[in-house]
Amino acid sequence: MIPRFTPNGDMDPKIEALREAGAVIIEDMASGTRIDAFNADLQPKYERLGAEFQNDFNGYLTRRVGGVAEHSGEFQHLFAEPQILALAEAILGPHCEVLQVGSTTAIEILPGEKAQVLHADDSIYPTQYFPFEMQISALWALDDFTEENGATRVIPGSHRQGSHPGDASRDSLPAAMSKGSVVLYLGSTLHGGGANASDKPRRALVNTYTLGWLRQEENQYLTLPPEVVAALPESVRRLLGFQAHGPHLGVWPEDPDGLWFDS
Ligand SMILES: O=C(O)CCC(=O)C(=O)O
Ligand SMILES: [Fe+2]
Repeated sequence: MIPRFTPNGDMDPKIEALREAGAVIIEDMASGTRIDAFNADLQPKYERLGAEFQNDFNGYLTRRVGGVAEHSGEFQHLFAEPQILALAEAILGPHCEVLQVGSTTAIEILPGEKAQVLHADDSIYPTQYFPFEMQISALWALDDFTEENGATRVIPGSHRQGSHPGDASRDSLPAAMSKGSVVLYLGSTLHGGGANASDKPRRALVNTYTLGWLRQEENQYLTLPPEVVAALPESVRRLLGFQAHGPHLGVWPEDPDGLWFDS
């Protein structure tokens, strides 16, 4: 079972469940109005850019759009949702000075797409050298997620157990949830997009949050136009990686958190 919560109540049980099961669902986190506005912003982008990321891993009946901060004014609210940041902070905070984004991706799984191979998102890093989690993912349902339409599949308990991509030794479960709900999973938890056997697309937004000293999976400095970054609230900008990490990494004289050598 994937533990499920409502947005109400204490964070501690959610944090505990995420640590234990490697994944949690928080139901109805964002309003339908917000999700509809986000979807309306992204729809022309799927049409124009969505084929760029098609490959064996992402699928050929799946359309993806990266650098989402540029594509919708609603993005920042989903990205900087306080409960998601609290969960990310609880898992990653002890191992870095500040958190940062890893990647931002809108995903539209079209009818007929097959299931994605089960994988751990942190396989982009040499995790074998680090005895702690390096990232977490927050995947928002932008449509009602059902097993039939390709709800993300997760293997609870698969984190840090030496599982391998494609491991089918245990059954994965669909993160069935209503539009506006979010499933969070650790970087080491096995999961993957489901097969879409329905006749409508299944849309999602997945943001990853990583230790601030790692290189970003999707380099925001190269991805986002400077004017888009400048127009964002400072807290969002920082979370996108436009900040120093402690006194010596990403040294940037204007950053009050950075220790510039002349000061
Ligand atoms: O679309 C989904 O449900 C999951 C996608 C995913 O896990 C990935 O591409 O890393
Ligand atoms: Fe993934």
